[in-house]
Amino acid sequence: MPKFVDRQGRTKYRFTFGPWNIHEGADPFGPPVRKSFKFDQKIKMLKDLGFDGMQFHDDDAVPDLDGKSPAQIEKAAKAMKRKLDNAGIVAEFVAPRLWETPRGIDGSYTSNSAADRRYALERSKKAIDIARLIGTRDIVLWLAREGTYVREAKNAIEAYRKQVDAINQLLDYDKGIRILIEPKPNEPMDHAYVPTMGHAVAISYMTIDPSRVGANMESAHSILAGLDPSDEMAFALSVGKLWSVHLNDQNGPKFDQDRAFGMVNLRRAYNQVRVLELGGYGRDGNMVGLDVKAMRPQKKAVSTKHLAHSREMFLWLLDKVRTIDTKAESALIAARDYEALDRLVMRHLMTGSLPNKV
Ligand code: XLS
Ligand code: MG
Repeated sequence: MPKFVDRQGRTKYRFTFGPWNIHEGADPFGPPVRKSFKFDQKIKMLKDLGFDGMQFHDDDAVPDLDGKSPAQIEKAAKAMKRKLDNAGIVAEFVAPRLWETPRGIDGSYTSNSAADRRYALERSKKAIDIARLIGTRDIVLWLAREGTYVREAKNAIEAYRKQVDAINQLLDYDKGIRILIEPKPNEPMDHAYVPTMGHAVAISYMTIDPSRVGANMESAHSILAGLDPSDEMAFALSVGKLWSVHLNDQNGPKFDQDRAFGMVNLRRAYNQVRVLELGGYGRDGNMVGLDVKAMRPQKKAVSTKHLAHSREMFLWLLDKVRTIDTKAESALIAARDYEALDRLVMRHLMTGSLPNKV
């Protein structure tokens, strides 16, 4: 019996975000525009906003990680776990933040520097230790700087092998963890080595334990790759490898916008909720992450609305997914009348009332 279902047997979705989703509004062209919230305030806000879990970069959980001894790391991670327990919050995953240090300047697992590749592995192992101490077995790999600005700068064939090798070493380091690859086609790199779900799933099967390597699909990243997020999720779901999602929205293939979920393209968002529901996502404990950013002009006092709105949008769309006239849908599919099916979906999205409180 799956754990996260209600009395009617429907999935009880649980929601998460990361501390970086409440932020000061800096972008590559301008400085912060809002004062920071302290981490403890973010924990409190998470519950008030209706969320259940927090996502972490390794150094969100243990700040100044590189400067700490193993004993200091353990102490800080345990303190974080107590903080989460007291607030009734779970940790969804830990992601090694490999892209900010000078030691990741030319990539991490695929760097041309052997010393930097070693650093990336050691740092990832620390992220694993932290994950276990704060109560999660899931490690997200956003392979930020694995790629090039200039194709000739690296041997791409070797780069794939290096990534698989690094993942194998992490799987071997801790036999209880799962690795979730978060594909992204560009930004910060021009040419990224793991741009799509297809690449992530293929890499999973190249490792020593494919049953422990899956994926985290981010909507904006799929759109940047020219793909539809629901198609990317469907593929991962079809092989049982969708273990987290970063739902958000995006105005076309520009920079990574991390807009609030469903605010740009409602039908696209509807299909994301629909495919999760079709795939039984969340019933065994995988959570719905919202990797969204507040728009820069937003004032500090209202700089968490994007999170509340994203969750609300998910639940509104879930209501739409669950209330569409499936008999009418089936009849139109049987008649191959897809024009009318199109209209049925749009009419359903544009009419009817929405639950007031979600
Ligand atoms: C950046 C990614 C990042 C990861 C977490 O584009 O979305 O936020 O999700 O490291
Ligand atoms: Mg993300």
